[in-house]
Amino acid sequence: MAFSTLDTIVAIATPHGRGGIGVVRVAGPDAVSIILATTGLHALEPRHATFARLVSPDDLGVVDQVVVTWFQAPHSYTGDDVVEVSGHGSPWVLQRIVDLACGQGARLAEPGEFTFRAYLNGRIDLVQAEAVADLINAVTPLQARVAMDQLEGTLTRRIAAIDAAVFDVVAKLEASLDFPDEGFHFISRAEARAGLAAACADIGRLIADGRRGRLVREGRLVVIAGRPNVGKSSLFNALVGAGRAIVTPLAGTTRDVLTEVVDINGVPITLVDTAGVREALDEIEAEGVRRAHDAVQIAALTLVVLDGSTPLTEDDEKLLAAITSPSILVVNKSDQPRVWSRVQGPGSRVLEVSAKTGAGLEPLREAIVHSLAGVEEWRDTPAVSNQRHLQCAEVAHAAVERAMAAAEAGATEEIVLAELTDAREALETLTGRRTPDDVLAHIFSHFCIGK
Ligand SMILES: Nc1nc2c(ncn2[C@@H]2O[C@H](COP(=O)(O)OP(=O)(O)OP(=O)(O)O)[C@@H](O)[C@H]2O)c(=O)[nH]1
Ligand SMILES: [Mg+2]
Repeated sequence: MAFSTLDTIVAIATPHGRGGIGVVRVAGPDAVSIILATTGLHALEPRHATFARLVSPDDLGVVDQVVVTWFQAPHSYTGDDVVEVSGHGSPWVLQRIVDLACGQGARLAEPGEFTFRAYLNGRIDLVQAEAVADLINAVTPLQARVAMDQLEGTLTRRIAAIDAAVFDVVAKLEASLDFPDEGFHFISRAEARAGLAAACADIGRLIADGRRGRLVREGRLVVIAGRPNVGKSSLFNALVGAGRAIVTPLAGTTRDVLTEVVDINGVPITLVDTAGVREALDEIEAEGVRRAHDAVQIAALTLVVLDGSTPLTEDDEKLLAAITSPSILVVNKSDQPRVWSRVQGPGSRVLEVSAKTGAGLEPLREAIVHSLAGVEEWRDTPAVSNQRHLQCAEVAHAAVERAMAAAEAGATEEIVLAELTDAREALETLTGRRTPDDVLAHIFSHFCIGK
């Protein structure tokens, strides 16, 4: 990475805009001297909040009254000297504080550079650094919990335990190499296989979890489709929890696609309401129907809404026949007598709801999440939530499986060891112990400045 860790860096750490307070963070070897120079203080005491006035060197005017706190290396977020300056939350004042620090030799921090230093200084591993970004970006409580678990080191510890189990076998195999004639001297094939089988199963559990985890972290697009008047917009509003879409008894009310992000059982779902699909009456409606089709094409899941209180129509049948992506058939208006009973749909689940009364919405929420996660059970917080982690875990899993097969087939220790080295490399890439620079650059570039 291009970042130098010898520089002292500065950035506004609080969001853009006005606030009660705003925080400027300075980190690096000159952090304290820079703050002393800009405040006229003689010394800072570690972990003590000190009141100060920041003075402009140009006109000697007071820029702001601030509170400065020194987190002395290595007991700081980044691991080097960090001084946090809490000023009044004015964008102008905060920018002036940054300028003053730069005038004393600091440079502007790159996005994620504070966290990158924490990683380089061994304060956190890569999983935890990524969790920091996830926590900041979390919009549902479950997302925040998954990120917090990772920040607390839950995943790191699980990976470490798996690596230790693999290493145990590696060490014994390597010792055996010193006695080439006897082969698997320090460990029998059966023992090696048993040790690896446990590690393999652990990685397998992480991977199985990863699908749910990614769902929680990334969210999904769910599209509501159906012929006009079945209650798509009513269902949309009920799931959003607000009267977002126009609802009328007239067929063809919705002409455009409407989008809202909704927390559905912890998963951030981008929910899309669409125009009712039928032979359009005018050009506007025709465009709406086209957009509805496009939305269904890119949806992770389609809620095909049918009206249980009126007979199925040709439009319903056409739509049902056309749906190829994963879908749930939602039979709406369950508060009215049901006039048809056919339940069909290849592999689709059928649920009765009433967008009007709210009946059946909770089972529908569950079905949405289950269908997207591909699992029925939605237990504890998933440990793996990130595609990169999942890929590393898959590489490690495959390598351990190959090692087991090799040991079973009577291969030499060298061959088994080579596979296990691959497995450990993948685990180390996951935690960041040997992650290529371009991957690091990619990860940290997605942070906000000041973090
Ligand atoms: N009884 C009853 N009426 C409902 C229910 N859901 C929707 N409606 C009524 O059905 C009519 C159509 O509702 P909308 O939500 O606008 O239907 P839509 O599918 O979005 O229609 P278009 O936008 O025209 O495609 C309205 O009069 C709603 O009040 C329900 O669960 N029960
Ligand atoms: Mg509508």
